Amino acid sequence: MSRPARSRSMSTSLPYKHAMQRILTPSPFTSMVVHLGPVSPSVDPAPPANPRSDGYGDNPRCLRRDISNQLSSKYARTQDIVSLISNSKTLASFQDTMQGAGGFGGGMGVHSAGHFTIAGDPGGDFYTSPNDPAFWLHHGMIDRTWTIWQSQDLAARTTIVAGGTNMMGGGRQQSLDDLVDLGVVVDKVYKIRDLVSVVDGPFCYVYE
Ligand SMILES: [Cu+2]
Repeated sequence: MSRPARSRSMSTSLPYKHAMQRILTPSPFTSMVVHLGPVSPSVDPAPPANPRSDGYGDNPRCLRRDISNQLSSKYARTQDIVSLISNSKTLASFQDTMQGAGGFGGGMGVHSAGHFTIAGDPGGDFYTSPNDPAFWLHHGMIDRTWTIWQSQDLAARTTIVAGGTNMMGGGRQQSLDDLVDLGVVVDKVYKIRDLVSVVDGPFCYVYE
C-alpha cells in the first residue's frame, strides 16, 4: 500500500535540501553498520556503490540520517493524521492522501513526509530503507493510522482493497484474492484477504 507514492517521491527532485549529513550522534545505533545497497541513494555524498549490480552484496558503512523537521512540521502533524482519518471516505482516498499522491504541488502525505524526515542512508533509499531501524517506527505509525481509520467502520473496511497491482502504481485492480509472496521473509504465501485484519489471520495485535 505504501510503496508507489514513495517511489514517485524518490524519483522527483526534492523541494528541500538539507544542509548537513552526519554520522549519528551517541545513541543505541551510533555504531550501526549498514550492509545492503545502495540501490537508489538520495544522500550527498552518496554511499559507495554496492559490489553487486542488484545491491545485495556486502557493502559495510555507517548508518546515516538526514533528519529535518521541514516536512514533518508541514505534512505530518497530528492534525494531518486526524484529517486523513476523518476525511477519507474510501480506501482509495485514504491511500492517496497518505501517500501525497498529488505530488509536491499538492503537498506531501504523512507517509512520504515521514520517510523524508528520516532520509539519509539507507533511510532515503527506496529499496533498502527498512535497514534503518527508524523505518519500523515510522511504518508502525503508518499501520496504526490505517488501523484507526479501519476501526471507524470495521466490518466494511476489513473487506476492501484499492489500487493497482504494480508496486509503482497502475496495473489491474487489486483483489482480496491476490497473493502476497514475501519470498525469503515468510515461507507461506497469503491472500490479501488473510492480511487485512490485525486480529484475525496471522496477526494478533492492537494499538493503544
Ligand atoms: Cu514507507
